[in-house]
Amino acid sequence: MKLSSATLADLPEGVIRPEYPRNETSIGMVHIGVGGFHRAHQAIYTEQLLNLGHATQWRICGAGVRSADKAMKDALAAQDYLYTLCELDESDNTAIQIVGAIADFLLVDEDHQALLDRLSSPDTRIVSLTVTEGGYFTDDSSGEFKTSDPAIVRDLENPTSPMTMVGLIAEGLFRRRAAGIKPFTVMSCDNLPHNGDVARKAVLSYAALRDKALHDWINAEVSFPNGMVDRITPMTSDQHRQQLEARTGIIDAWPVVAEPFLQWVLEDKFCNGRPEWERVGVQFTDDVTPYEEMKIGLLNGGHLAMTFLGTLLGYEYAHEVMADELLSNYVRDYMDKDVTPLLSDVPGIDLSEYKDTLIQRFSNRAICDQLTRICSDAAAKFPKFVLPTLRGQIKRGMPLDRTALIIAAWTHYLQGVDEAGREYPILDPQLSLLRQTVAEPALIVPGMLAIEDVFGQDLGESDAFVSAFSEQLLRLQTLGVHQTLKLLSSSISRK
Ligand code: CS2
Repeated sequence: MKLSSATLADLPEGVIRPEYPRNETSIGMVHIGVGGFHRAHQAIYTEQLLNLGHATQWRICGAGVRSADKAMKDALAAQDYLYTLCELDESDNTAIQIVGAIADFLLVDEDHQALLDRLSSPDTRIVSLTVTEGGYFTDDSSGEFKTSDPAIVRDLENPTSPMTMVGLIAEGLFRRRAAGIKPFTVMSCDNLPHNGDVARKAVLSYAALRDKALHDWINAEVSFPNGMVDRITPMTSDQHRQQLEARTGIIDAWPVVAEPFLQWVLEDKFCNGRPEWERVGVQFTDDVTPYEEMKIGLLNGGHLAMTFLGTLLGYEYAHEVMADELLSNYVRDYMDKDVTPLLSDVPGIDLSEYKDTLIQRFSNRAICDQLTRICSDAAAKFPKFVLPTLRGQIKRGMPLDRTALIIAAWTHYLQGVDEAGREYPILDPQLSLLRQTVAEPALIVPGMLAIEDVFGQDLGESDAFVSAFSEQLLRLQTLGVHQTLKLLSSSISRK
């Protein structure tokens, strides 16, 4: 049964479906970057509100700024923007929910005018983003906006027909200001420390180059809340699609699969209203910093700690890595001994329970979370997920071996071959540079550390780090993953 409005009533019992009249609702948010994560997180919180009879003016219009977004738009449009969420837990309980929170989808190249109209409509009161860690045109080492990025240069030359996320937001706000319409809130949902501040810096920097008055208006009127978002959402595979069909008869071109866990901690700074997400479990706070440091350092950092070593051993999924005791002990040690000492108190959270939950979540066999996904875009992830921990450790004179091993594992992984000689795909926009860097064995360490975008200038200057990195890399190259981990635990316990 193909999913659509027409087949909603015929779905098998037990499938949760929209309980609100979709034709009596309107769009209040534009979301740029509709992938699995948005559909399993912000859209679900909003759907829960809609199902309770709230948020009727807050349905979502998806927006795509990359050519890859067309496939998602086409899949969703063909099923009236409905899609299925499959929540899978360890004991193979599956909750299946049809979600109606998305009401439309516009692509910047195909629906240019309609998208700009939507951004300047008074009904649009939030523009939210999941454009990935690398999607903010921000230089990680300096925190500065990349004014010379070709896509930004293009938009600044054609500001009224922008193609980038930043250009679109600025043009939407430009039109609103000209028409006397209140601005929308810009809400980042990416895994970046201070994601709202990063979005703000990018939009303000762009606006300053475009029009000083626009810059000043945005500076004074637009809010950019910081938020911590969390839900492990694997890439949807054909196997996931088939499982759904086998269990329910539902044919969905692009369902989304996620773990049951769901968390969102958000600053309550919205310049033009917001859905009452607190009714469905979103935690509002004045300062999201301790939550995001905890989540990004432990979860996202923990993911990087496992994923390259796991891939080198030939594993495909996160739960397989966690079943390997040497690896799961290493990940937990990294969380306990490297990340935790640098964290401040997190109100309402017991860190050791939080970490227990993380280990369980990583071990969830039902979701089959792909290491390829976790390894992807690593050059953009390291500066946010692991290097803040490394810098904190260098500053405090802590042992660096475990953290250095994460970077060594990534470096070794860039060779593209696992310990059994099998090749695996590497997904990274910076792949050609990275591959070149690891091509000449004698120059790998200085070559990697010279990638300033990732490592800044400081890390290559830390003798303690350079020597820990070189040592771990040499061990991986000569002894392999398991032996390196054994040596690591024995040498650290001796210290
Ligand atoms: C992962 C995240 O991509 C990654 O590296 O660590 O996508 C992670 O699954 C989410 O942040 C969980 O909230």
